[in-house]
Order: sequence, then C-alpha cells, then structure tokens
Amino acid sequence: EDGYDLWLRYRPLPAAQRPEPRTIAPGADTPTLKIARAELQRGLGGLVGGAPSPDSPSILLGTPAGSPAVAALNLPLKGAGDEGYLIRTVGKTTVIAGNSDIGVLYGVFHYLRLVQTGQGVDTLDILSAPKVKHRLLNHWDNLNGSVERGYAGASLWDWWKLPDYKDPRYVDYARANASIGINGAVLNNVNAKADSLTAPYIAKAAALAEVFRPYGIKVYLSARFSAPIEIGGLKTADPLDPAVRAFWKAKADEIYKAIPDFGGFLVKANSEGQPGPQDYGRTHVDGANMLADAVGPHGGIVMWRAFVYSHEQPDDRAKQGYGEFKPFDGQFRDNVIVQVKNGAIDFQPREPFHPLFGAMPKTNLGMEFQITKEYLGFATHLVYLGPLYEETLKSDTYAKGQGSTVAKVVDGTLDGRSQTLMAGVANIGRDRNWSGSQFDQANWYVFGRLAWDPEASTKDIAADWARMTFSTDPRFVQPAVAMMMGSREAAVDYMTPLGLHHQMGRSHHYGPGPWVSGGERADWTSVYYAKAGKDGIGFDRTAAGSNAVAQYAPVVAQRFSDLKTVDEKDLLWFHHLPWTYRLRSGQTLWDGLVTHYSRGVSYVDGMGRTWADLAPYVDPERHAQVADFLAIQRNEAQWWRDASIAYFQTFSGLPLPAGEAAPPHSLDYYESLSFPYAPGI
Ligand code: BDP
Repeated sequence: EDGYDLWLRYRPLPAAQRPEPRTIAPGADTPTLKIARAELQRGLGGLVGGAPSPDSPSILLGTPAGSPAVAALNLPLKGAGDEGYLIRTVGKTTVIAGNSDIGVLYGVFHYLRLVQTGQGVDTLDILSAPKVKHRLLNHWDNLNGSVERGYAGASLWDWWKLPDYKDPRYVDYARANASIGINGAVLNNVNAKADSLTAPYIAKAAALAEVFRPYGIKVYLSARFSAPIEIGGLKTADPLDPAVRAFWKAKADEIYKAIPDFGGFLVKANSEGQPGPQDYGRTHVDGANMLADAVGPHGGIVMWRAFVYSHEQPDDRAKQGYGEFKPFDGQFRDNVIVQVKNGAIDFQPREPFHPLFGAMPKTNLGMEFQITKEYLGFATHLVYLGPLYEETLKSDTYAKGQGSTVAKVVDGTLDGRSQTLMAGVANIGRDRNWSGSQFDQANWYVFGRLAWDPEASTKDIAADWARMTFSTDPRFVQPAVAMMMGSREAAVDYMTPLGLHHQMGRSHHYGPGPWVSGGERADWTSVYYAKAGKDGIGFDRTAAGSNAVAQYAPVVAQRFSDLKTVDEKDLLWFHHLPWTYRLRSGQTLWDGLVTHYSRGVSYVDGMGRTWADLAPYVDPERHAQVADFLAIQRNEAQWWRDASIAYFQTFSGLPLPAGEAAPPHSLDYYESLSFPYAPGI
C-alpha cells in the first residue's frame, strides 16, 4: 500500500455495503468498450467478489449505434451529448449507455464509484454530461526529465525510450484520468523547447497518443513561439511573415499526420522572457490566430495564456493580464481559447478571481488552476485545494448582473460559448504515489471532477475520494473530510493571512521570505506585495492606489474598495492599512495578523492529532507517510509564523498579543536560511 493504486483500489467492501454479484452482458469489442468491460470486471471482482448465478442482476454496456440491445431500450440519451452517459436500472439490468464509447467508459467509472463509496446500486437513474469541453492537465515537464514546480519525482514521460518502449505506467495514468473525466494532456512545459516539435519528438508524442486514445485523452504540445527560427531555419518568427505562417502550417500538417486527433498547442508568449509576437511589434491576436489557422483545418485548438507581464514594470503587476488582453475581445479566432490563471498574480494561497473572467464576453476564456503546490507547501503540506478552486468558481463577476459566476464563464453558459476549457498544472511524477504525497492525489482528483462539473461541491468530492482511497467507515470519512476542508484556510493562515500574498522564498518559493527585495524585478519580491512600513501594511489597489479594482464590474469594484464591505480574507490585497486598524473582531490589524499565523499552526497540530486517531482505518504504510509529512508541515507552519512575525514586528513595533509566544530566533536567523537544492525550480 504505497498509494500507487490511487482512488481505484477496489479492495473488498465491508459485507454490509456489498451489492449482489452481477453478470456483465456481452457487447461490442471496440478498444474503449473492452477497457470499460475489463474495468467493470476488475472493480466488481475486487469490491464485491463472488460468482454471479444465472439469475443474478446484470449490467449492459454500450451505445445505441454499437449495441442492438441498448438501441432497443430507446433511452433518452440526448442530454448525454458526446461524452456523457446514462446509468439506468431497467428490470434486473443496469444499463450504462452513452452516445460514444468514451461516454460508456465514463459511465462505468461513475457506477464503480457508487459501489466503491458504499452507495446502493439497485435502482439507478443518472444522466451526466461534462459541462466543460476541454478538461486538460498541463504538464510542466521538461525534455530532460525534470518537472518545473514538480514535487513528485521525475517526469512520467521517458523521452529517451519512447517511442519504442511504452512504459505500462502510461496506461495506468490514462486510466486514472479517464476515471475522473480528464480528456487531454499537454505533455511538455509551457517554458517550451522547440525540440518537442521536431520529427523524433512528434513520433514520441504519437506513441503516447496511441496509448491514451482509447481512454479518451488527446495529446497537446506547448509550442515555443520562436520555433521557426530554432528548427525551421528562418530568420524570424514574425506571425505576419508568410514564411513563418507556412512553417506553422507545415508543422501542423506533419503533427496531424502522426497524430490524427492531436488536440492543439498551448502557448506562453511574451511572458517571463519567453518569445512571442510582441518581439516583432505584433499582438497576442496576431500570434494566436496564426497558430489557430495552422491547426484549425484539422480541428485543433490553441490555448494562449494570459499569464503575461512585460519588461516594463508598471505600478501593479496584478493589472497586466487584463490590460494586455481585454482590448482584444472579439478578435481571436473561434478555435483560440485564452487561458487565464485563477487569480491575477500567480497561484497564491488566496487570490481574488482574475478580472478577465467576465470581461471578455466575445472570447473563449479557459481556467488555469495549479494542482502542483508551488505556493502551498510542495508535497509535504496537507492542503486540499478543492475549497480554493470552489471559491474562485463561485465568485460572482457581476458581468451580466448577479449570478454571473466564474463557473458560468468557464462552462460557457454566461456568454453562450462552446469552446470551453479547464486546465490544471499537473502534480504528477514518477513517485510511486504519483503526486508526491497521499493527500495530493485528492487535488488531482478534485480538479478532474470540477472540470466535469465546475459547480460540484468540493466537500462531496473530498468524501468520495476519502472513501475510495482509504475507507468507507464513517468514523474515518467524517474527520478526514473535515480535516481536508479546513486545510487550505490553515495554509493561508500560516503563510499569508488577511490578503497578504507572494511572501515566500526567492525563486524556489519554499518557506517564508517576507524580506525578499532587490534583484531583477521589483514584482518578483515580497516587499513589493506587502508594502510593509512603519505606517502599516498592504497593497492599495483602490482608486487612491493602483486602481486595479477598476478592472472589475462596478459592483465588485465597490465591494473590494470599501472597508465596510471587503471580505477581510482579501483585506491587504486591496488596502494599505495602519497596524492599529480595527478588524471586525475588534482586534487591531497587528494582533489579528499574529492570531491568524498562530491559528494556522494550531490547525496543523489538530490535523496531526486527528490523523493519529485515524490509524485504525488506514494501512500502516500510508498512515506512517502521512503522519511524517504532517510533522514536517507542523514545523514549517511554525517557521512561517515565527519568521513572518519577526519580520513584520520590525515595522509594527508592537508587542505580541497576550499569550502569543515570541519567535524563538532573531530575524537574522530566519533570513540566513537558504535552500539551494529545493526541488522543482
Ligand atoms: C509561475 C512559476 C513558473 C512558471 C510560471 C508560468 O513560478 O515556474 O513558469 O508561473 O505559469 O507560477 O508560466
């Protein structure tokens, strides 16, 4: 039990939860349906066991087109769309039907989930279809096998042995993704090398595509904008140059020849030193549309990232993405999706939603979440990201009045768009447990489930995951889920409470670094974001400051600007306030900050105790690993608290509130710690 089996363990259920054995009716033998039947056999064999008798209930799988028995039932499959399914009990038969084979496979995984989580399967009537079309993992995997911001070991893709050797683990990867509805994978880092577009690498990507295809997963590549120069022998990558356009067309043709269902390109352009159209005085639209024209005839898409910030450093980095993209609304091709991070800075423990959501109604806007925990404690901190994702998706943009949530932008319903996308920066590597820790598997899981339904409850998803991954015993599930649900707020508390952001160590982003200043760019430092001084702390983004609030709909801007209405969780994101400012609790801002830091540490203490109590329900191997990681997290939460308090106290000059322990070391000590070998840089 090292975690390799993820949430697909299929261990025998307790007798009381075990349904009767079932027979599986024969059916069409397409590659995907073979997988669906095998999965059902494997799942029921493990969970239920026992041999069905001739009058046991049965399961019938298939599509109306491929199975006369399914067709004869005349099922209402319209709502299932291309990838959805219907699970319905008809007499003694459970039918799992879809309009496509992949819909059937998704249905099988749903059915198995019901069995795994101990829910009855005797009378079912479930129709489900994904609300988002492109549900993608973005792997930040380098061709040399390292993973940018990856904390789960080396890249899964063994570029050296591909295409001739296909590691069986690729199948396990595809199966896990299919079980949660993920239907695409960008194989290489957004900080891309042009080599991934050369013939040998296309052949390697094609080999992976072949493995993934029956699981409904398309392969995509990050494209380096300057590839025409690097591998095309051209002198320019100017998107309006006919030779450059011809290069990309030919490249797309070449890729589609090898991978007929290739998904398309992901591009990071003119951001953090990456090449892009602006190098030639052209725009994001020029760049994106050129690539869109190359893949368009083959049905491909271009995901053009809005995570950009220019060499000139204006007063507030938070305003740049909006500033560079909003003016182009309506100018991108239909097969371009602008991929926007959840917040305007960079995957912080908490950020208000990105102001582009709701602001570009004539453009396909996709969501980019980070699953890997670059800013949330790497692999060792137990932080369930469901509540972070849910908070963003439920945020109301007010773009078309109340109820214009980010989820409705992402699922396309707000503006009637069909090219919809949710992307997650993967946390997957070669570690036996895939994600670096047992609980980080839950972040992969919840991402997939939310991409299928951005309005789903992340608490319910956590409960499903906990049951499938560990135990269906309510004495385990209830406390484990409660612990997960509060874990993200705890990380916010011990790292960056009350709207603080970007306070971590320089470049590796490991541990606290509120003193980080100087260097290449002001907006890569902590002092730029906290703006702590004798007069107070926080980034004024109201009209009196950078006026970033003006990028939101007026109702939202007003709410953020007004100290009476702003959520205190976002307080210092939008306001610069004196240390003695009174919080709603009655505490001063200084006392409140200290209280939050300490509360984060106590929560981690509590998780340690809860986990110790849960030992009877978890195998010793996984239990011990989680316990050890919680001890690391406990120390690091304390470190975050102490270092942050030691630093900010030099400005507040105020004593700690009664009962709060002083940091055990001097500020110099915390500043002197260095971590040159931190992973994932
Ligand atoms: C930041 C990471 C950096 C990525 C960048 C991006 O620190 O490694 O390359 O985002 O998303 O979060 O492009």
